Amino acid sequence: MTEHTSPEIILYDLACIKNACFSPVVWRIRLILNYKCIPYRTVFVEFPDIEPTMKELGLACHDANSGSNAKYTVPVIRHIPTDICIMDSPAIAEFLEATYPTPPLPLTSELGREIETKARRAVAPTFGRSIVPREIHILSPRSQEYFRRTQEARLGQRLEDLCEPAKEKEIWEVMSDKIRAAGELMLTHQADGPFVLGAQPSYTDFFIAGSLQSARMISEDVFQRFHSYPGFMEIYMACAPYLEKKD
Ligand SMILES: N[C@@H](CCC(=O)N[C@@H](CS)C(=O)NCC(=O)O)C(=O)O
Repeated sequence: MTEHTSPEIILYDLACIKNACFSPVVWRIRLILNYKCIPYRTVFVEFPDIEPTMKELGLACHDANSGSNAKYTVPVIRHIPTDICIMDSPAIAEFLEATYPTPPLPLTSELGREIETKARRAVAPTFGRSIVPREIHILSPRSQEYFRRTQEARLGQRLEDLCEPAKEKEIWEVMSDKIRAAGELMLTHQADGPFVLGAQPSYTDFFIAGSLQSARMISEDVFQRFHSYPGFMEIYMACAPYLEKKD
C-alpha cells in the first residue's frame, strides 16, 4: 500500500515482543492511517523510554487534570512535512482528518458517542481482569518491570490476583447484558452497510476494532469471547482491511 512511498508520518507506538501494534489507543490512529493510505513508518518505544523519547521530540507533558496516569503516552505522531509533533489520540485524529480529508472519517456522531460510552463501561471491567494482567506476557523484561510497578501501584494489587479464575468469570457474567446491549447498538445501521454508521467507517468503528485487535494480540481466547455477542465481530471484520499494516 504505502511501503514504496516516503513516509509523511512517524507513528510512535508501544513496543512488545511480537513487534506489532497491540495498544488499543495506538490502533485507533493506525486504523486511520491505514484507511486513508497515509504513508507512515512506525517507531516502537519501550514503556520506560516513552517519557525521554517524547521530551526529546519537544512535547509538553499531559496536563495534571487530563486524567492520564502517565506524563507522556503513545500514540504520538510526527508530521514530517511540517515537523509538527502531536500527543493524544483525539488531537491526532483531528489533525489527520484536517490534513488528509480524503477519504473522510466522521470523528463524532450521536450514535457513535453512545456506543463508545456504553462499550467502554461494559467492556473496561472485563478487560481490567482479562487483558491487563496478561499484557505483561508480551512485554520485554524492561517493560515488564515498568508495567508491573506502575500498574500494581495504580490498582493496589498484584497483576496475578486480577485474573483469579473465579473473579474473572464473575465479571464477564456481571457485564454480559451490558456488553450485549452495546453490541446491539453497533448493528443499528446494519441494513445500510457493515459499519456503525452504515456504508462507511467512522472513528467509532476504529475504537471498537482497535480494542478487539489489542485483546487479540494479548489473548486469542479473550478475543474469541466476543463471538458470543452481537455487533463486535461484524465491526471487526468490516475493519479487517485496515488492520493489515501492524508495524
Ligand atoms: N489519552 C491518551 C491515552 C493513551 C495511553 O494511555 N497510552 C498508553 C499506552 S495504551 C501509554 O502510553 N502509557 C504510558 C505509561 O503507562 O507510561 C490518548 O488517547 O492518546
